[in-house]
Amino acid sequence: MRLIVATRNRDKLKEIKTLLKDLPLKVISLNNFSSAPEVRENGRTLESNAIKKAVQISKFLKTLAVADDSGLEIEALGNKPGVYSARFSGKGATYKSNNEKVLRLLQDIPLSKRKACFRCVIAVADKGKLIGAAEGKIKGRITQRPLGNTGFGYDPIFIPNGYKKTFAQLGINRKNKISHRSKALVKAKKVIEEYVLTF
Ligand code: ITT
Repeated sequence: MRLIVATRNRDKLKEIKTLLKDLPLKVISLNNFSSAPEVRENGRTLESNAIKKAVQISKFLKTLAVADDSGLEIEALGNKPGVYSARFSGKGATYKSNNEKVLRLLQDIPLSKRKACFRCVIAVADKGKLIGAAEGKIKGRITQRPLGNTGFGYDPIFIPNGYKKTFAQLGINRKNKISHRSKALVKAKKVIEEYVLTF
């Protein structure tokens, strides 16, 4: 049985593939299916977007699929960028321009008030039918400047609680042990394993 990872983000894909490697399924990237539709992420929650992506892609490819919608909530910004994390700095946004915008908006905010939370929702669907969804989160704070060069997205400006280094400084192995994505995938894997057992 094959499992499609319904993301076009290569950085997320890499983490998801690593975290799913013990599943007895052939994990395949959406990048192998150029004809697959572009799913419009117009939901107001991470959950609704993840479900939409998993359901539409699994229906189109007539197979089992997982989708990830994730984002960074910053308390001092009223929990923004949240569901809008990918395009926070507008059309043509890059990881760098998004990080710069966050740091600019927080420039007068002291370290004690730079609380943030990374959230990830993983949805699982088969041939257009939703099987389940799971959420993972990790709390932390935003740095005053980007630090480290591993990972992606907001990793250089996020320090998880209990650590002194950003995700980008900790490195991918340590990030994968504690991240929002790994917590969501631990739960999602149980959903997949139970579902696969019914065959
Ligand atoms: P798909 O919809 O194709 O999966 P995307 O990049 O558009 O890819 P999202 O809408 O879920 O994905 O946007 C999430 C954004 O949040 C992502 O582009 C990063 O900027 C950021 N992000 C998510 N998880 C992250 C992580 O583990 N570390 C750093 N930044 C992350």
